[in-house]
Amino acid sequence: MLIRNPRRWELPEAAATPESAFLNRRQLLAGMGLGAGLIALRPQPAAAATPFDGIFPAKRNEAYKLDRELTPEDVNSKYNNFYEFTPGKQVYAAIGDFKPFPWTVTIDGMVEEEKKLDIEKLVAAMPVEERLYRHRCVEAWSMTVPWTGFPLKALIDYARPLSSAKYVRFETFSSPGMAPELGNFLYPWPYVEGVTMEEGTNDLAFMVIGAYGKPLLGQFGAPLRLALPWKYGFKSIKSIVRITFTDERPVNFWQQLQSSEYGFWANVNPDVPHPRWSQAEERVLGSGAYVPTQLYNGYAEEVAGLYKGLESEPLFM
Ligand SMILES: Nc1nc2c(c(=O)[nH]1)N[C@H]1C(S)=C(S)[C@@H](COP(=O)(O)O)O[C@H]1N2
Ligand SMILES: [Mo]
Repeated sequence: MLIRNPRRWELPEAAATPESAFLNRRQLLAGMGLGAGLIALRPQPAAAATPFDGIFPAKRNEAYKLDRELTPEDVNSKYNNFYEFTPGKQVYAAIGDFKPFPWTVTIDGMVEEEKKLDIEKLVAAMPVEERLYRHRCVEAWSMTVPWTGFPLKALIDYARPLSSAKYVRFETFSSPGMAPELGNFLYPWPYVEGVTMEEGTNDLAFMVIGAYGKPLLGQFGAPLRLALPWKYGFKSIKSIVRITFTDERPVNFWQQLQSSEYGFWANVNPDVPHPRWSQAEERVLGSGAYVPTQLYNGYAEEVAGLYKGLESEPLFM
């Protein structure tokens, strides 16, 4: 039997196809008596119900396009950074029985009214959509992901910050016992990140609740994480419990650990090396190919304007 290899440019969409579509195809094959072996060998576990059911799959916003294929889900979900669980990449093996629901998000600081709300209540008030984004880790590997979520701007509008607020500060959970490394005192928990109000209200800043057409897996930062595709990956903080509006520039987790290597802005720039390695190229997860890194990770058109007048700041570390 002749099995045609899918061409490179035919792959991207498939990886983002909602599972239901695959399932239907499988059921069809089974009905034709062709896919029975596949089904017997690889039973699909029924997805556990989450408070986000009914939201997925969300409609894709076609304005966010990629110039390369999507990273397959099985590659992406087995190569992650999530130091609360492990300093290694096999977060999926360390995630244990981490439970992203129930989940409460606190919105506080310089806001008209502080709020503490269940994640599903927050998400119900947000315009949820799917976007295809690039992701460039400061360690010089990259991936592409179909994220489901809503613009950070929508959350900022909902939070009603005071005009005196200059930054949005994000915090990951840090209750001891929720993840094994939180008991490791070498790290300055909680993981903290921040953006300026201007960055946070840029169209690209995206709050993520899902990937590959379903709620986030634990290793991706369930149930709520950030995606800032023009910045190094460490800015995209996972499993957010607190969002604070402030006039003080947040000092992020990696800055606290090593301020000579990691800063507040962390915009991607191939011409500014990390003190210990070049940022000129990146290893594409899945294919293993090395490709040139682009200024602002390819999003210069959307974000370069945010940094006019800030040239004296360390924008690229
Ligand atoms: N809370 C928390 N958020 C985090 C991290 C982390 O260790 N803890 N790692 C960051 C880094 S370095 C990267 S590259 C991305 C990785 O996201 P991914 O695992 O979904 O690829 O998450 C970022 N967000
Ligand atoms: Mo990273």
